[in-house]
Amino acid sequence: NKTLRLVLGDQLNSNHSWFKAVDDSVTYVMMEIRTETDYASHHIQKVVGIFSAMRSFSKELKLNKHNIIYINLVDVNNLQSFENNIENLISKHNFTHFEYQLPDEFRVDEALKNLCKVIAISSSIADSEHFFTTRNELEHFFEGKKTFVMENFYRMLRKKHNVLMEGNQPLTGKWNYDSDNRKKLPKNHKPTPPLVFNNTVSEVLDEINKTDIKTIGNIDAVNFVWPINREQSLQLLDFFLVECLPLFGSYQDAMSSNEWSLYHSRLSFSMNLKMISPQEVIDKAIKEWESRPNEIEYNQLEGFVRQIIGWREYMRGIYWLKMPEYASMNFFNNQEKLPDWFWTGNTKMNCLKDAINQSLNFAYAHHIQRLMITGNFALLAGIHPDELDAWYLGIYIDAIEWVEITNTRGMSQFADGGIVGTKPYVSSASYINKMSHYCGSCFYNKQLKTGEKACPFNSLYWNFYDKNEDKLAKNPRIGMMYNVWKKMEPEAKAALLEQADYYLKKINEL
Ligand code: FAD
Ligand code: DLZ
Ligand code: SF4
Repeated sequence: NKTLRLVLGDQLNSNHSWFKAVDDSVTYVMMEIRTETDYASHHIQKVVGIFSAMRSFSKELKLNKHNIIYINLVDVNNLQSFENNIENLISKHNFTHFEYQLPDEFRVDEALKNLCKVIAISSSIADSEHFFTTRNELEHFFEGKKTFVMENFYRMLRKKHNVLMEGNQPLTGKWNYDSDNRKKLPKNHKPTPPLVFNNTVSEVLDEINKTDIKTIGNIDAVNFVWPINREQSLQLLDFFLVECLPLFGSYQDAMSSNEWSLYHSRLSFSMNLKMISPQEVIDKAIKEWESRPNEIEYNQLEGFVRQIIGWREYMRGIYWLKMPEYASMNFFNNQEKLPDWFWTGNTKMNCLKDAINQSLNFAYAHHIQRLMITGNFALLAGIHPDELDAWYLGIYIDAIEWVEITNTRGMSQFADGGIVGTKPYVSSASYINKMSHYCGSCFYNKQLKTGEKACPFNSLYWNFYDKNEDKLAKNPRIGMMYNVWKKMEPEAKAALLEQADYYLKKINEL
């Protein structure tokens, strides 16, 4: 009996039951392959980060005496796809059984299911032992319902897993603190600088550079900032708990120039690769809050727990419920190309320049930058959701399709017509100015709607509503906007639409 077990690049879970005991009849395989490096133009930090974490995980398995075959990107025997490498290994080493953990991506899931149909040996699938929910739990929870309200799913999971509960009631009696968690960063407030690692990743980078893999973004190969193993992931978690949790909720929607992560945890990469689990993140956050009652208010903690038990699990459930149709939804029938400056940061719009440049430099932007700066602009400009998915799937170090596409196509672009969100997240300059310090030093004027220096968000905002009236006017959460629009003087409306048209025509020069 010889078993081959596949470990994917985002399955680096050292607490998985697979690894509890050493079994000589079992061999693990991990592989760096072109099918995975080439399905998007990934940020160089994403590829380097994933490979470095995979290599470090395989070393740990080896140290713990597990049999492991690690196929490097540039190995001569690398056949560059999961299927080809696995078939090759089965015939070379006479394996009699093949096992893999449930993948989180639809494409990989299909590929491995198909592979199992063609190989001559038996196969089985294990759970990835990471999430609070199973793939289909959301589907069952919302069975027969027309809408999928995140808040309801979140409350059910809080009860089910007894997180911050007092019997059947939420601690404090209140479920939702969102309204306390929308503060702008005070002008002179200097957030604690983020903890960064000084990892040397030159070897991995050199190997990638030997190939013709297309990547985007910048990297410092001797000061690679991201955690590349469980130990560093736990350090980042501890740093977050001590330094950031006390203000996480308050400033979770705030934005500021040159502050690339504020009080955010930057744990998405570690969690998405499963180097740490959502359960341990939440358990530790709750312990921290309990041990510092005078320093950490409840709204800070609840805001954080909601992102992880709420949004993260909810998005995964939506993904498995709606794929593969989800990937081609385009509710507004948007068709435009992404402006060139999305790939360079070369725009006069200060908010976009900042969000894009930091994405190119760190492979990271925090949620409100993704949603209300880049996503907001793209939706107002009518960009095709395929273009956006390709961009978001490539540029962020935490971008794995299950959580990227539901956030991009769903939450940000409303291309799913309202499965994930109840209304499109769009705004004019006033929201951006309310939540950030970007507008003060911008080439454009946040108050102007028309004219040479008018902030593009202002006219594009009304143009968006005008253009999509047939799809949005009946939405009870938006009706108000149409009342305002209808009451505007015809000349003012025409001027706004003309300004929007002018900006859209020269979108690459904004
Ligand atoms: P924190 O603000 O510290 O939040 C803590 C954790 O909560 C995160 O690590 C994450 O695991 C979870 N979380 C927070 N918001 C969400 C959310 N909306 N959906 C799912 N989980 C959430 N997240 C990804 O992990 N991968 C992606 O590819 C991704 N693409 C996105 C694309 C767009 C257009 C938008 C609007 C959001 C996207 N998000 C994505 C969600 C969110 O922006 C990131 O999870 C978050 O910015 C990661 O940074 P952090 O770890 O510092 O988060
Ligand atoms: C994103 C990514 C990249 C760039 N490279 C690899 C790889 O070489 N090998 C691997 O096993 N996984 C990689 N991944 C992650 C996968 O593409 C895929 O997104 C997840 O395994 C799906 O859950
Ligand atoms: Fe962005 Fe407009 Fe503000 Fe400039 S004025 S930073 S473009 S919202």
